[in-house]
Amino acid sequence: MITYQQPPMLLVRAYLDPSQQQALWAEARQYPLQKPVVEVFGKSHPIPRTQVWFGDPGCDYLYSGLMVKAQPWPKYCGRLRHKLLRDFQLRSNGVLVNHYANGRECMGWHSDNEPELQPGSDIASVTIGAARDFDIRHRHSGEKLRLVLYSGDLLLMRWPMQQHWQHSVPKRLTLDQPRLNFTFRQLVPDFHCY
Ligand SMILES: O=C(O)CCC(=O)C(=O)O
Repeated sequence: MITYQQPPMLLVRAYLDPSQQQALWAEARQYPLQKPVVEVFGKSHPIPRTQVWFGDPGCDYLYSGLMVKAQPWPKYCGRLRHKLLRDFQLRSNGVLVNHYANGRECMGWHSDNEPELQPGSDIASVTIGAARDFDIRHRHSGEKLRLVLYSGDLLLMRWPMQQHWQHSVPKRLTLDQPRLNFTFRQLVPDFHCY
């Protein structure tokens, strides 16, 4: 007998209406997006996308060996944070925004399981722009599933999904449209203060 496990997640299609998506997209033109250079297996690489971290004071984030200072919340991004709290009781004190200029930009396999993330907390992922595949695989069994995330979709990744599953956004070489993804996270405040 083959049994399949399901990751603890909830997919909400069209969570944001077109005007909410447009407001975020327009705001994002002013985001201080950067392409940090990270070290992977001892070699330095620029990440294949751009990103920025917004968060409350004391919520800095250590990402692939890089300390990222929390930037203040922009207006519409902050509104989305409160909407997630109201609609899903999703508490967050930081959001990682990833911008994929086209289908050549991507994200490799990983889990969002950094030590500063509050144990037991959920992660909310909101997408606007181009539709992209979102692949999920079990850390031990290797079992895989694929979702397509469309503009306005919300994917709630419930605890303990990150403990057992990895995810990635694979390349799509023929795609020329940009995409933004917001992952709202709850960090232990002042984790990196010493
Ligand atoms: O762009 C996405 O949908 C995924 C983003 C992601 O994996 C992350 O922020 O850790």
